[in-house]
Amino acid sequence: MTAIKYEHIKTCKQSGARLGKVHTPHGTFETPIFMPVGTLATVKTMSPEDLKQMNAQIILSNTYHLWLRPGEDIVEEAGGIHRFMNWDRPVLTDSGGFQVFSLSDLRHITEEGVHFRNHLSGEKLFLTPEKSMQIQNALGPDIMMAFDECPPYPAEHTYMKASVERTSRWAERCMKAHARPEDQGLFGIVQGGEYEDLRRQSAEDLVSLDFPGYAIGGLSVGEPKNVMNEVLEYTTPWLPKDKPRYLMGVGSADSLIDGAIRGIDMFDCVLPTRIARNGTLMTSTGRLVVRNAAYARDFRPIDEACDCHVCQNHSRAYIRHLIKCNETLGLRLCSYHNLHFLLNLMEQVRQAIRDDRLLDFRTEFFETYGFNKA
Ligand code: PRF
Ligand code: ZN
Repeated sequence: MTAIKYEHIKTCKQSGARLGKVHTPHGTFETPIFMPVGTLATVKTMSPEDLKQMNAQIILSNTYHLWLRPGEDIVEEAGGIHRFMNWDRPVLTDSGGFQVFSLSDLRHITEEGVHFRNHLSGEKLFLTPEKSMQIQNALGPDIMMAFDECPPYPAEHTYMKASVERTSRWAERCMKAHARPEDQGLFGIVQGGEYEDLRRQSAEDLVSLDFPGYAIGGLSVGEPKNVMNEVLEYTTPWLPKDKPRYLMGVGSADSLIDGAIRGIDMFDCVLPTRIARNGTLMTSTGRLVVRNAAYARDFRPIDEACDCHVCQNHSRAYIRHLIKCNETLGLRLCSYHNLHFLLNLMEQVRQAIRDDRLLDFRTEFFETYGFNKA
């Protein structure tokens, strides 16, 4: 009676990374996977056909945004988010917790939930674990996320401890309020910042509730890269091997590889689409800022090593021109290439796991890509 099933295929002998499949009511996706972000039930500028052409297997959307516009009742009346946006592959929704913290002003956290102001109208709103579940049950994604608190970095140990304990109580309330466990899987979210004892406490609390999958939240919030890697290194071993693990809000190429090596199966991030819209491209040799004057007469493709339709058909000079003129095709072409780049990177990561050579792949990748780039 569980909507989400993880099938483990193999562990990379060289790195310990996991190769698997996640089965959902709307089909199966391969892991490790990158999930493009479609906050408002659209991956900005990309049609569902574009997403299928680049082999996107699952996309993410947001409870908070769809609650405000158009309202979850309208999405439900359309037959759920898959029908509403005409996407028949898996969908995951985030719970609204993180978005309330990152977008709204004047938030006030109580045991019951979070009071805040709508970032569009200024209207006072209140989101609770029960409300988040009711909205996500109406939206109808395959995977829903528990309502959590993602404290800012750095936070004091005393604050973080109280927050982790509240997030655990909220997780239990989410599980009780979840009305469709037979066709929607609810994932718990491990918090605890950079504190090993609190990460452990959070993981143990959530694992005892027996979710069909676990996320690691509260990372990529301003901490150094080595802190994130350390937290992943000690946290993933506390999670059950037969359930998927999802690292929330992480989407730089180097972090995807380093996360997979530490046992992460799923990733999402607005990074590839957000930087695309200001003309920054992810390539096999690092970031390329196509707005720069240096590309005005550069008639080569964005990435000579990329086989996406943008790189097969258009030049840096043309894409630079479109971006400089704010032409919407420029946004589309850059978004398509960046998503294709990350989806293709994850396909290469999966192949390297099959071949037991993910650490070698990492070394080769960084030889051309360079460190600390997009
Ligand atoms: N919690 C939730 N969503 C998130 C995060 C989190 O901690 C993050 C942190 N990087 C991104 N998205 N619910
Ligand atoms: Zn390309």
